[in-house]
Amino acid sequence: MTNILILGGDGYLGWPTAMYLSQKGYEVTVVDNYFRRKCCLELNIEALYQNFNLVERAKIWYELTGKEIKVVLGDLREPEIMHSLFNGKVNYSWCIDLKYKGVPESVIHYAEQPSAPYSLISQGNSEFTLTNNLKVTHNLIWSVKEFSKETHIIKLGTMGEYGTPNIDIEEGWLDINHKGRSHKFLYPRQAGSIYHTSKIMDTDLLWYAVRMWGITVTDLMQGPVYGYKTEESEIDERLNTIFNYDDIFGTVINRFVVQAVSGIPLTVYGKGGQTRGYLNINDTLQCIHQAIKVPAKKGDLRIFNQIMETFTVNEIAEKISSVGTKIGYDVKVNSIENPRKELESHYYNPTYQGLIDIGVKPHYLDEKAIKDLFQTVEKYKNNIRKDSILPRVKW
Ligand code: USQ
Repeated sequence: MTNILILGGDGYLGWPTAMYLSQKGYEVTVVDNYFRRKCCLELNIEALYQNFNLVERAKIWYELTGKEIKVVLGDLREPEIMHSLFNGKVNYSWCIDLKYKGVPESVIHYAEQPSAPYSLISQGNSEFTLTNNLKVTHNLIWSVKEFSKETHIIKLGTMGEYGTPNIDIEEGWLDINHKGRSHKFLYPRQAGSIYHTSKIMDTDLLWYAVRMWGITVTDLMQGPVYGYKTEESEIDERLNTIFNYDDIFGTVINRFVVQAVSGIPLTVYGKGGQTRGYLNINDTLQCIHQAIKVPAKKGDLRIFNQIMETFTVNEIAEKISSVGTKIGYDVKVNSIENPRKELESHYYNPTYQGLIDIGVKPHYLDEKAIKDLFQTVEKYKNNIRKDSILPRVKW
């Protein structure tokens, strides 16, 4: 059995990834400091439904499947805690089998503050985002260098690192010809938030560690994710992942479905021509799994664009309103002043073939996927807090 370590294992993507890999027979350890839970409390944000804490989820998973997901509760900004995951001195908060199983073959790094609006609430939130995200990545590269050079780092990056340039977006790299000579560089990056900027800096740290220390990395440039249901969460709803629909942690497709169900006009920011690459949560899981199965070459920084299709915000609003109308909702779409500084009409042509080439089979945002989301949201309709829908953070 292969050891997999998931940093940020309590999050929207971390927990479903843990169950998915555990179900497939991997030996999974998850680490988290409950940042997201504490932060939701502080900001008075509630997810669509309650979530059991990580230890309880791991116990439920074990009871239902007989498979163990080991849990470490700790702050990965502490170098000693990160080191302990690689040098055999780990302190589990919950596990069945205490025997140390050796270094992880792959580490999935999700342990970051993931919200652009959060990073721009105040200077303090901006500083937290930079220091948290960079410290964790920094500790990770040092731990791998010192204790576990063979471990493959799979890092969640973001398509937002590229911004919206007026040329095609390649998968991570660009060949530059300059005065008759040529060289391959990281694709130019220009992010639209402090959060996205922290991810650019992460990539730079990883690239440094690959060049100087020969470690092995896959950096996944992911677009906004939608959905919550996975094969494993279907086993028991107590295993559901967190579903945020608020203005800070909710991503646009999940938010629009909640708005449609609760009778709030869909909040299209500005002209709605902003184009992004999107993916179903099930495809995040597949991408991570394929990246484990087909690792990057030793000593290489491999970059994939992790999206399955592109849409403008207006196209998303149109899709959700059309499905919502079919199932009996009176869905209105409202263009509101854009709280963000971003182009509202622009060229966008990213390449996203690499993950398909290593075996990922995309899901698409079709009528069935949207209906599924409506069904979930309807079930928890009474929990929707209408006061956390409109954007409060401006930049
Ligand atoms: N948008 C609206 N109305 C809303 C919410 C969003 O028009 O009510 C627009 C935004 O202005 C933006 C687009 O929808 O143009 C996507 O916004 P989002 O909030 O779904 O996603 P974003 O803030 O970009 O961040 C999310 C995740 C982040 C990830 C990123 C990928 O929170 O962790 O890195 O998606 S990407 O967008 O490709 O950079």
